[in-house]
Amino acid sequence: MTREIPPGLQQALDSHPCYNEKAHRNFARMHLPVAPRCNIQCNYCNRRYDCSNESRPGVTSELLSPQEALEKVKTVKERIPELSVVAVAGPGDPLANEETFTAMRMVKEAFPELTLCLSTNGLMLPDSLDRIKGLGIGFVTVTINAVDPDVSKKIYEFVSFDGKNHRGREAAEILLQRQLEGIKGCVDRDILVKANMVLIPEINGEHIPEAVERLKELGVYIINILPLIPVEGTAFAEQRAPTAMERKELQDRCSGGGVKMMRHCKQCRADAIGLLEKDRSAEFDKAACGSSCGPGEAKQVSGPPPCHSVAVASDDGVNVDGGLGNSALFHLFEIKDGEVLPSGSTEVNQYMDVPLVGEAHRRRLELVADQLSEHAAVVVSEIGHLGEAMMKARGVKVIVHRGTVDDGLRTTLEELGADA
Ligand code: CLF
Ligand code: SF4
Repeated sequence: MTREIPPGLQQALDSHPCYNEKAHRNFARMHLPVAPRCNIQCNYCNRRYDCSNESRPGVTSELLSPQEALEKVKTVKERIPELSVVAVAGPGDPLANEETFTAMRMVKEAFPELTLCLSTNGLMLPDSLDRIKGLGIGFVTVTINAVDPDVSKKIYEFVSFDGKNHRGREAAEILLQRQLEGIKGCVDRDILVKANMVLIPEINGEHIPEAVERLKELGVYIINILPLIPVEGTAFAEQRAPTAMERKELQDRCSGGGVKMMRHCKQCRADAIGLLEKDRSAEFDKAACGSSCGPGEAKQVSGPPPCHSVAVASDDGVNVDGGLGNSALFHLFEIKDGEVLPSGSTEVNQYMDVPLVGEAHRRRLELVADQLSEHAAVVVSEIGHLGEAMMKARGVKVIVHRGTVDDGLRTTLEELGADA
């Protein structure tokens, strides 16, 4: 039997796209990127790179003040009537930024009908419980990747607490103790807790079932096992991302026992807006993405990208007929001023003779992803989670299209926001 829903939260739960899978096609969420600072360093996190084509936690195209965030909620609410949840999820840790509380208070006052949500690493959760409850925040996500300090010490470079940077096992112990205390405090206050767990196969893959058991005992409502996205410039850049099968096996194994298992997470950006299936954050940016995405502050450039290069998986040049892992040939096109011009092709058949599973397959996907990384988008007829994560990590938009190359390019044109 799943956890009893705290009084007053059922209605909000019915329209929460993350906590309730049935709601995710009909209700939208909006993240307010008001929290730039973080108090720990996860080995998989890099918040310095920003591109509006890239979707992963920690990425945002802009930082907003609480006042700007409130104005943006007003605009989004007018244009996306299905907006039901407003959250703070970064780009740093929400609870390490006073702006989180200011923004939440302002949104609550202006739009009491919206559900408030936040996502944290948990370090400051025990100290924030009463403020969270006081603001009427009924949904809190804690990213907790292990319940054994000997496992988590491999995941965090440092934890900044009580005016000091802690490292190694000591850092892991502090973080874990605070996370567990914070989760219990939420449950005691009738706040629904989601636990995010980043699956890093070689580090916590075998440990996750044990961790989930502990979280079930604590009263966590829903578990979300996310695949590691290896990101350039991080300590885990070379770590292996899990396969879709590995993740599913863990999800299946850890399901039941009074906890829900989330299977529809999109690993949202810190400024995500819209239905989980379709991020619309770029529509509401103060500035659009230029082609020179790179390290630095939130982007201040504007205007459409001058040219989009697109790679389409197709053997015959007529139909989109393959995925990242099983195509030998990609046809290339340039999209400029709404016009589509063929610009040749690129072969990836030199990587075809490796098994379709295992390390060799992953390596092949990486080689293909690297080869296609200079394009704005790839069009494929299918794609696995790992391939999609690799392309997104390289800032390449993935368009899944079953049909003709022409129709696929038309869809791409719309998705990239170029003039048709
Ligand atoms: Fe945002 Fe997270 Fe709230 Fe949802 S996202 S703070 S619970 S409103 Fe949702 Fe996005 Fe997955 Fe998060 S799909 S990354 S689970
Ligand atoms: Fe990045 Fe979040 Fe980890 Fe902070 S807690 S380092 S923002 S992933």
